[in-house]
Amino acid sequence: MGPSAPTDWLTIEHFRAPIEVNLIGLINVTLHLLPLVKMARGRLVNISSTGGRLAVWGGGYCPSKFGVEGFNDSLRRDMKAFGVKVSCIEPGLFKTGLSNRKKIIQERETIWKQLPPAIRKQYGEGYIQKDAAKKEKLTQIFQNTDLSLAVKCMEHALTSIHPHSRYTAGWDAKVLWIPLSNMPTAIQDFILLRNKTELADPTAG
Ligand SMILES: *[C@@H]1O[C@H](CO)[C@@H](O)[C@H](O)[C@H]1NC(C)=O
Ligand SMILES: *[C@@H]1O[C@H](CO)[C@@H](O)[C@H](O)[C@H]1NC(C)=O
Ligand SMILES: CC(=O)N[C@H]1CO[C@H](CO)[C@@H](O)[C@@H]1O
Repeated sequence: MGPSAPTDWLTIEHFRAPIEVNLIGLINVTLHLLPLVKMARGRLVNISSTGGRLAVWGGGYCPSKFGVEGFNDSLRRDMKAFGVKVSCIEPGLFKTGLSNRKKIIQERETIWKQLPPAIRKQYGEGYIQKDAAKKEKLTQIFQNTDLSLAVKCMEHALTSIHPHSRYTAGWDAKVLWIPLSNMPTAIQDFILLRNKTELADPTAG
């Protein structure tokens, strides 16, 4: 996942790690297996994310998943002639190692401690606690605990006669993230900004 924090807290290396794993790694594995998949008239199932449709938080994770989405149409069309079917799965928030709150909060605190004083002044000393409390509440509302929802999509994509090109897993993805991702930018910003933690003094420093 990489650290998720406001963009002005991050360095290029914070972005590079999730992009290397989620996008470059996925492309590399696909390229290496493509000859065998073509021979077998097999299937490709990529795990993207609702974070590949709507960038809800800062950091490299959403750009990496937008990258995965960006490849999907061309590969599907390129592989059609070979009888290879391509599917993309977009899970919402699931309770897995990826969404380990303790780790996410720790990573953010480490970054916070290394920030220049001017930036800390802009956000305010209490920012990180307020923001963590808010995110904890949202996580409790939205997080799916039934991982089989995502696994069932994978199973269908791999074993059904007519796999879909796109699967959405989790109620939050179905009723919130994916519909919101199809709405005009002004509405997306209105809804997402309402849930942002306020800065103490953006003009400080
Ligand atoms: C792609 O995978 C191969 C081995 O499977 C590895 O040697 C190579 O470094 C990888 N390339 C990138 C850009 O990750
Ligand atoms: C799966 O990933 C490969 C490599 O990035 C990409 O070419 C392909 O389009 C992706 N498919 C989907 C459905 O996202
Ligand atoms: C970004 C992108 O190209 N997304 C496409 C991925 O594939 C689905 C399913 O076919 C399309 O609906 C998206 O437009």
